Amino acid sequence: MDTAYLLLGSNMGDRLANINNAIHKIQTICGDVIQLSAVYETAPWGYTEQDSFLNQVVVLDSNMHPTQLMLHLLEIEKVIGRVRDIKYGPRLIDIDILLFDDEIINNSILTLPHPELQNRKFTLLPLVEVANELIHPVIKQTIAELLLNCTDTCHVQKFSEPSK
Ligand code: PH2
Ligand code: MG
Ligand code: MG
Repeated sequence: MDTAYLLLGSNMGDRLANINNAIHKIQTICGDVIQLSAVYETAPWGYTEQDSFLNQVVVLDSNMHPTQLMLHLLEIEKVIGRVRDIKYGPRLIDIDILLFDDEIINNSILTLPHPELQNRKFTLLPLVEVANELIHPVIKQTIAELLLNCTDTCHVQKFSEPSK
């Protein structure tokens, strides 16, 4: 069994329902959801002319290979109704794999660790709640250290407490 750290994001429709729907599908299809961070409301990063996001980190125990897991997550995004158009643009649901044990992967489907995780407060704040001592396998710093060193100024605030 391996441990994956996922980041869920939504900024369209009923954002919390979209995230909870995705978590339910992840639990049914991909493995065992063992921990959830709080939900954060976060200013849009990258393409700023869009509504604020809700973001949450999910800790998943899974028997799948990371690429196979990513393909299932993309399928869940599709079933929930995601349509891809603008890069960094509005989305019903986005499910990213941030880390998968200490795997380093670079193929056409997946890059691990997520190449932007150290640059985004909307990722590091929920991640530090569930993995503050975890060491980034490439940068060789803990998640807590990455957060201290992160210069992102986008606004991030707690929206609701963890439910698991
Ligand atoms: N995801 C993006 C682009 N910008 N901004 C926030 N706040 N949260 C996100 O999840 C997000 C984003 C691309 O996946
Ligand atoms: Mg993303
Ligand atoms: Mg994505």
